[in-house]
Amino acid sequence: YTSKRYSVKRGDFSCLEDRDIVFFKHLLDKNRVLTDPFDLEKYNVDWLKTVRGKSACVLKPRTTKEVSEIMRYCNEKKLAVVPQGGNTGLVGGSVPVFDEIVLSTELMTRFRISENNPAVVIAQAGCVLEKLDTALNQHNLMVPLDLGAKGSCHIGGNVSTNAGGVRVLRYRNLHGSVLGLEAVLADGTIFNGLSTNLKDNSGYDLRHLFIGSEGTLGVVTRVAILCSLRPKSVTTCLLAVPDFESLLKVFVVAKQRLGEIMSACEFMDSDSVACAKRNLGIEPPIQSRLYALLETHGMDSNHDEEKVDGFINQVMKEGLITDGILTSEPSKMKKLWEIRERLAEALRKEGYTYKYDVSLPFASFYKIVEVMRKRLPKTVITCCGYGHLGDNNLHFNVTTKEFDPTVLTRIEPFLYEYTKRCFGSISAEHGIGFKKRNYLYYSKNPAFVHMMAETKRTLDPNGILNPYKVLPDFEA
Ligand code: FAD
Ligand code: S2G
Ligand code: ZN
Repeated sequence: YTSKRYSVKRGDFSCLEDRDIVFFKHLLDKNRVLTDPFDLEKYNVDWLKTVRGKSACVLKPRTTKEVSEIMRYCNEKKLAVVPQGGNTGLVGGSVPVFDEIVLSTELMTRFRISENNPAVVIAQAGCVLEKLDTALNQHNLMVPLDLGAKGSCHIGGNVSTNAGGVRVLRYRNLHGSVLGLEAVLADGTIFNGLSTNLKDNSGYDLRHLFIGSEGTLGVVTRVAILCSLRPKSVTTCLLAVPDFESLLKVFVVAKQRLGEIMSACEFMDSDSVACAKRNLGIEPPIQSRLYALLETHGMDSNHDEEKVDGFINQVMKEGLITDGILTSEPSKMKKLWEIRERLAEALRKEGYTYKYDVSLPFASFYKIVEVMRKRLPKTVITCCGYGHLGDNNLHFNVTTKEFDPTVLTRIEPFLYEYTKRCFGSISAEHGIGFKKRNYLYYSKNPAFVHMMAETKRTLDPNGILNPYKVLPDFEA
């Protein structure tokens, strides 16, 4: 049957039968097989509450072996499966479109420091990012990844979406820090690529296929991550910047003066900050049209202080900022970050969020927000821009009380065409998921997408893993 909402046709997968539930309950203990509609609700709706599926069964394996048994069975029976971590994804990739079985990693939470490299953690996919990071504190280590969803997202979901976050500028992305991973393929085969070597050129580096594959090529079950030493000195500054040109100059001076200790360079506009104030009652202690939020990670506070003072003095002398706060006091730093990290939550409170996550060259970066503002009707509540300035990654967001198709047509495909003209990317870090699969060609040429589809066909010939996601019109 065709789903009215998204004009997509259900694939010819089997429908769940009682005998399947009997098998799953035999394999897992019965309370790790959910079938009660009340229990199923939170697994069927995405974090943004914009995509809803109708899964009749959630499975909660604890081990790779159980995941393998589940996939072997589902592949034989042609039952579709959506792997789910913390369900914080923002492109509709983590929830069923129809009645796919949800395979949740929430009980796969074991981790250990690798025997042959004390800086490498081997973690099961269901480890919640913040919990894993806190546990590594005692080893003076940190997970080289930080994003607003850290309290609920799973490390397996982070790897599967190649999550970026606020520190990519310093720690790069997971293609660099994930040294190896284990995954279960659609037919139950266990792909063991759990290497902990910093260098290993013995054959194709297949781990990269799974990083960012959004649950379409395999279920990531364990990851080996090269962790970073926890910094001994951290500073955070929030700067009031009058216009985008000055903001770019602030970023250039930061790179010159802070160099290797700069760990984050974010920006927010006054509309996003006003949205946080209106909906969450949180606001920065300074007012501005644009804000820069910078962080440093170092090992020697005297050395870092000298660099940071040099940076601040230069941006003040050059008249690039009108106000600012600098602190290394943990609770004050947390307060400054809270505004930035909770913007998604503030926007969601306003109703329906039209959410965009694009890579753009600086010359066309903030202009698109101003251009869009003129294109949008008065029914729009917020039209704002914020994001990872240091990565050329803009988060453009619009909200209306309810979903309004006329607003959507004022944004899409205009924004995607603009991005393509700038040789940018229509998805900088959130992935493609369900909601952006029909726009993939704005960033990938047909031969590229064809190779993606052939890879999918090789690893999942029945197309049961996360169907309707990432690849436009993929037919198994
Ligand atoms: P889910 O949402 O459960 O799943 C995401 C995708 O991965 C789905 O396609 C799912 O099928 C697949 N998947 C999940 N687990 C597995 C697995 N074990 N094996 C195979 N496939 C799997 N993202 C960023 O990149 N940067 C940010 O700064 C950022 N900030 C955010 C802030 C907020 C407040 C929120 C709500 C989200 C934010 N996100 C951000 C998006 C989201 O948190 C990330 O995409 C995150 O990596 C998803 O992890 P998860 O465990 O919630 O995965
Ligand atoms: C961020 C996620 C939230 C959003 O805050 O950096 O990646 O609103 C985003 O896009
Ligand atoms: Zn982001």
